[in-house]
Amino acid sequence: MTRNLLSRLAACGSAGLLSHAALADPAEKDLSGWGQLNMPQGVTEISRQIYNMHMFMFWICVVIGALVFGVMVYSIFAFRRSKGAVADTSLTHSTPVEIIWTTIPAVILVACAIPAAKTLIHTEDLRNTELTIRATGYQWGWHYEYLDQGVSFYSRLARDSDAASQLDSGIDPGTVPHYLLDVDNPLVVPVGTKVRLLLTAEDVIHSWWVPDFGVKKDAIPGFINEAWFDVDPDKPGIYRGNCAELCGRGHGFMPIVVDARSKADFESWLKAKAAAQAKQPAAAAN
Ligand SMILES: [Cu+2]
Repeated sequence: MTRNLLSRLAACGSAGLLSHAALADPAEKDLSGWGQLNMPQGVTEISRQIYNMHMFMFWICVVIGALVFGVMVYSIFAFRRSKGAVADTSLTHSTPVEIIWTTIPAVILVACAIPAAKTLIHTEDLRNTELTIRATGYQWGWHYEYLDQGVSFYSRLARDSDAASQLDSGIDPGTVPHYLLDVDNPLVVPVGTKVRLLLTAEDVIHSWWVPDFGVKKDAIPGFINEAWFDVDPDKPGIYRGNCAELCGRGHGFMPIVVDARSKADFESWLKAKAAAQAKQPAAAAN
């Protein structure tokens, strides 16, 4: 029992690492080498805004770090005691210095806060959405409902990942494509469409996270959280994510896969799915 738990926890950790590496699937996009270290630029306007914010802050930090450590290292070497340096005790207060080192950080903070606030407001702008999907997290999977179309299904860890993750399965996870990042029924969405996601959970708190969309929002029992994304029209494809809230033993085993299709493909998929579910109402939830 304990061994089983430990192996599951280890797998959770590796799922977390995998998710960073990519969500980075070399077959789907080139993120080899240094590209894996940074966050993805993504395929939505919001994700690119977030990426640009991140790089803006990053370079500010690099410049501040280089300046501060540069002055520090220079001072330590240039004014060391072995060279006869003596501490200057005459300077106890300087109003101009106080003003400078208060004003500059304040300006930097405001320069960061303005674009950050703009991006944050943009992420919460749920006007003019064209499709509404409710995603319900549970231990351990997702349930998706296309509210206006009456289509719903569960999305669980793909069987081959599940089999390989079992203790003493004898299956090398390295041989499983998209190990722990694949599901049986991906969420299908149209590109070039503002999709509203309503997030909730049935048991504990989960979090719906797809880095390429710039979306990460908690799914909380008893609450409905909202998020939206609009995949670039020229970027249909498969996008992967994870539950990002530690939600129990199977936390690392409830990936998210979104299949972004052209509008025409999406419509025909939706029609076929609705027709299939109408035929088999008892199995509709699956
Ligand atoms: Cu979860």
